[in-house]
Amino acid sequence: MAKKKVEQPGSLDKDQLKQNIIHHLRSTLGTSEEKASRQSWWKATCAAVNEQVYERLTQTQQTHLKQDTRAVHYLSAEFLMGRLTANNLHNLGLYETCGVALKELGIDIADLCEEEPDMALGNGGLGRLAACFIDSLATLNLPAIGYGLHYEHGLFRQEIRDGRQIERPDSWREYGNPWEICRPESIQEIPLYGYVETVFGEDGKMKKVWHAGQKIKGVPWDIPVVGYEGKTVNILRLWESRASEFFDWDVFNAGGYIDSQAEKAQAETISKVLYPNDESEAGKILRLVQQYFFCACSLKDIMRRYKRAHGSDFSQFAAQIAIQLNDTHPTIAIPELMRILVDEEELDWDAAWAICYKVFSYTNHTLLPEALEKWALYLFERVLPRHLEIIYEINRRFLEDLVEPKWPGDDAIKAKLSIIEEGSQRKVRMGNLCVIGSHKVNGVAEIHSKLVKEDLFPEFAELWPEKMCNVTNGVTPRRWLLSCNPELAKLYTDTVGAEWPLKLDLMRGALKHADDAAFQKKFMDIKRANKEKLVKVIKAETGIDVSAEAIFDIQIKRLHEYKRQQLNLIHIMALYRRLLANPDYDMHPRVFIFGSKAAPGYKLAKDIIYAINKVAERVNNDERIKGKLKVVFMPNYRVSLAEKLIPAADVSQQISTAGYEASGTGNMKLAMNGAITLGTLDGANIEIAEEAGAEYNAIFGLTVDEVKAVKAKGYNPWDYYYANPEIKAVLDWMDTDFFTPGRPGELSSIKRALLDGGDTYLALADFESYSEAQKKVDAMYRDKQVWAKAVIVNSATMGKFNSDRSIQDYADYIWYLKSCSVA
Ligand code: GLS
Repeated sequence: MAKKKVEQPGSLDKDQLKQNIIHHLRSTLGTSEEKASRQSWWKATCAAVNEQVYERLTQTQQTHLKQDTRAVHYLSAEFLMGRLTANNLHNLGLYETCGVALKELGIDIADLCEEEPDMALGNGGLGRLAACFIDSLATLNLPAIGYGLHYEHGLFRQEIRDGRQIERPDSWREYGNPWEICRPESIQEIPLYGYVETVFGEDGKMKKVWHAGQKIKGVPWDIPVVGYEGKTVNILRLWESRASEFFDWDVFNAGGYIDSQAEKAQAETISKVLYPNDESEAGKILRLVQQYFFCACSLKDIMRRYKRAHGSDFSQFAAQIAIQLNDTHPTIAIPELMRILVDEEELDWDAAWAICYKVFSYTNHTLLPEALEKWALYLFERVLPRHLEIIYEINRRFLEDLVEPKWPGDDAIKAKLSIIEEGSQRKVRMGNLCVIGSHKVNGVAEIHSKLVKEDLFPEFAELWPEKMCNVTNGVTPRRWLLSCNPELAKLYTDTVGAEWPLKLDLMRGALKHADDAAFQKKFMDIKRANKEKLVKVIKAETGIDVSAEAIFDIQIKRLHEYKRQQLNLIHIMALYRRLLANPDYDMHPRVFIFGSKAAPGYKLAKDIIYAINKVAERVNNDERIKGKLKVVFMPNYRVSLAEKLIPAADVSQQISTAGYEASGTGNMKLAMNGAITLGTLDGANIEIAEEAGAEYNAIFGLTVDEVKAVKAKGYNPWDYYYANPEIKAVLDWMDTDFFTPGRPGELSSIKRALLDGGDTYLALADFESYSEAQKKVDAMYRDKQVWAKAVIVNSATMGKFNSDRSIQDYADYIWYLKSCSVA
């Protein structure tokens, strides 16, 4: 029997694609080839591509429905997607064809892709990880759905004015976004505020009824997530808040309604803007409301789908549903599921809890205490009165059934493990709730997971040793190599075959050419060409001239003291001093490139940005140093800018204080693209150095244990200030007006934080070792063969850091999830 021909993704030929683009230009965009703006060409191209995407989406959904597959639901307050056009084209196997089609229409595909605003619905690594993960989930044909918030404004756009960061609103969908589909048929209504009533049913059973003070409409927007080779297309479902017509006079009269006008406006506000804090929580009530809003919408959506297949028989729920909590942000989903099962579906507590425990798992992304969310109890009670009762009950049972038998009479341990923090202001600890309500808790790199177990949650680990585990992060090689570095991607394809974007370990095949002069030349020519491209971008964005001859030394990440941009800066100042003292100071020319946003309320972080820019101004215009040193601060660091910076990097600065960077993922992207890591033994740097070999990188600084020991002994930064004349000179320089003419002391806050403030992150303690590592980098670079070999080895050994491997680990050990092929 003849097999029915299945339309394979990527099967569109150039002429069909051309026709489709023109068709959409005319009938979707209402314009013509002659008149169309570049933006219209972009949207028409997306519409043409979407014809394929929607076909696969429907196919995927029908397959999952028919097979009634178990699925994972990835709950995350952030998805930092960046741009989707090039990525979707690559994953559909249409990038080349589309490039030719557009060329024949007189459009350059790279220019076209520049039309797309970044979808910046995240702060940094945590949100970008979620984006890589949903790419991998689709690629591995795993039934999955991402759930998050449809922020109207993503992370602020950063402008630099006179060296200072200015925040401007980001409006990513001001002129429409061709990748999202509104689904009014799946709108949800979410209760908030109000009070809880205890009633007794006809069966004499006690029941709790939550009378909401306000209800908010959740409107879902779906973004198709195209797996590599386009077989599975999953969705990312983002919830937008709208005011609902609901108004309850009973609640109003009972005094449970605070301010009707203010709260209506607030309904619209819930999904207005992403909180711009990375690794710290503002404790603002709106953020709790945001979290509850998207979790409640998502759970209702999950319930609706489950009930469609299983009715009210919840015996299969845990077999069908896995929910991953991306950090503590979606923790409220735990008591919300309990509320649904106990109050609405009338399961008894134990049955409901058994389900919850199997369904949820939690990823911890940081040890920083300021990021572990805690909510003032009185605020919590106002917004979610029933949830607080449920939390009390979870807590009571946990303390009585598990803690008391294990540590009889030990009130100190009870106080530590309780979900409720006692004190002058009582608080709800979301981290503890996550651990208690999840069957697995994972950290994001080996060292981090060890610290989660030993330092953050040691008693929980004693109670549940099998619960704590590690899944080292990864990044999608489709975006972070294939799409952003096409020449290097081609070299890999020519060298190891075309399968590497799926099986990244295949890159190791390039290792046997690491000493081969011809291969080295090819690799380094590509790097050089990428650097030349970046030279132009730098000129266009900042006006600064740099030479591709120099070492491109890059630190791109959020600004935070623990990430130690200040260490990089004081070293740059030290180099500058050395050059001023001796213009023949022997160093290969170096361009230090920064890209970084600071949380708007984080004063010192903003001061560091200012200092970098002021030092840059002075250094870049100082003829005496003969262009040996340049400093560039690239404004508005974001995913699409990272895609230009990463392929051009020689040196990847990963210099956090050991024990503070949970994993890092930029470190993986940079190494993959042929940069060597100048890094501490922190987070995933340790595993990167293990894979590539420390000798091919520049590892420096105190280890985790040494950091602990130094702190335990009592660290005094002044010792380093007095012992090292270079440190003293550089810090004292900050008090002068050398970098800020006429305004002495404008950079002093950095010095003060390093000395009077106690240098919490040990920048001064690591300075000398960092400076030595920088000398090693310089020496390695000057020997072209040594350098070429090092970067090839680094790139070729990064197979472990494919997010497909991370996701397979989650699927095997946490979600127990099987792939489902879509015909
Ligand atoms: C973070 C960590 O700081 C990063 O080290 C980590 O790579 C990332 C993803 O796991 O999560 N935690 C956080 O709050 N923001 C991050 O980027």
